[in-house]
Amino acid sequence: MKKICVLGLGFIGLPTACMLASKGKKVIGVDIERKKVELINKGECYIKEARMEKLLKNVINSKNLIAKTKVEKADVFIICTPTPLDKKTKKCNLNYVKPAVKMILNVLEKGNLVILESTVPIGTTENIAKFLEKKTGLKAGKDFFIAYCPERAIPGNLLYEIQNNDRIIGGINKDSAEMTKKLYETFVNGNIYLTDSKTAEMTKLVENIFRDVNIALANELAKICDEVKLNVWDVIELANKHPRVNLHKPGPGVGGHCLPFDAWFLAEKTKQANIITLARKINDSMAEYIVNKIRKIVRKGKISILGVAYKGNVNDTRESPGKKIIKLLKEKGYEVSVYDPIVSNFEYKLNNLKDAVKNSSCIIIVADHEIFKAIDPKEIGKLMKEKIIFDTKNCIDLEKWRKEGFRTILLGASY
Ligand code: SAJ
Repeated sequence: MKKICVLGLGFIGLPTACMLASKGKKVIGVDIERKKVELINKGECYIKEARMEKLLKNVINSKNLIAKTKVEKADVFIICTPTPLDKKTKKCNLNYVKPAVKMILNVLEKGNLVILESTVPIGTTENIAKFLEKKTGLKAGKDFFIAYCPERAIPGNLLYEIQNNDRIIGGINKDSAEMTKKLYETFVNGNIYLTDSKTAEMTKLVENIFRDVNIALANELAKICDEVKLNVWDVIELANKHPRVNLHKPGPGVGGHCLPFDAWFLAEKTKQANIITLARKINDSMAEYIVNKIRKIVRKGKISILGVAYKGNVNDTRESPGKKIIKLLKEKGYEVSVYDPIVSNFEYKLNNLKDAVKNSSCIIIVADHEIFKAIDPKEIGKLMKEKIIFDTKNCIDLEKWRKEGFRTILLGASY
């Protein structure tokens, strides 16, 4: 397993390729975006994660990683292409995985190992194996090997988690799983558990669904606490003192490119997905819930959105609750201004903090960026038309704002 081809140089593919290259493997990173390939070959990293920049520079300098736009012969192929949700059909869109498999088809040889990391519906790995068998005449599990090894790392702490989290490997047969384990052992410090490919696919979906359902429960509790005049954050904190309770936190909804999709990837294969699809709907309802609350307090004028990343301290805005809230507010006729010092690319104009709050009637905090804690309410209050702040993430010290004359609203405690 000397030469490895990693297909898809995104948030998982690039760090994985770098990790393998840093362990002395010869890695070809493949991406269809020429610009990305050129940047990577110059050692320029577009992923803002701790240690990533340095790691990429090292492996490019050592020539262990070379990025290309086409696949070439190798011992191992790792597919890390995106698997978005088709929003109309609510099914997994395999239009990035399929071309990757077709690229491999042209160079696949006896003894090769194919690994899929992308999140997929159950049975996808077996389908890929069958497709490759049919097209090449080679036998999966005997002439070539294939396994599912889902990524499990969290954006914001990617490199650490890629290296230290436990991994699940689901082989099309035992040999495929064992071979994959041998490769991942070179850079994974966590435990590696072997199973079949379908169990691994299901396990990956369940991990994210667990989190999504748990957040939906927290969001429902927030709505209930608003109604019965309790503080959901206190309730959750106290309930979590029980040794077997681990409630997640409420918020403006669930964003990112994983949690909002994975329930649907499971639901497309079964009619039994009840709680998990209901949870999706509850989480999706939060943006509207927040906008409806605002409408009762601020009838018209300018509203400032702070934080449009899908979560705190990352620059990623995919499926971000902020986007939804902005769209809904605009539909209701509000003027909306946006401030997010971490995000650099966004479909709405990004302002500096002062411009964002100037003449505004209300600030809504939608992502829990650490940096928001340091905002001085005294300075901000001077610029605003009305002094109202709504914290949907419980991330700032509202008491401090209240002392400066702000009306403060906290999601799940707004009594
Ligand atoms: N969120 C809440 N309340 C919480 C926790 C999160 O509202 O208590 C929101 C966040 O603000 C965000 C969304 O949920 O909008 C998702 O954030 P996240 O931090 O839970 O997850 P991701 O999408 O950044 O990464 C997840 C991780 N999955 C799990 O922790 C089970 C990660 O390990 C996976 O690798 C990743 O999905 C993936 O690629 O599947």
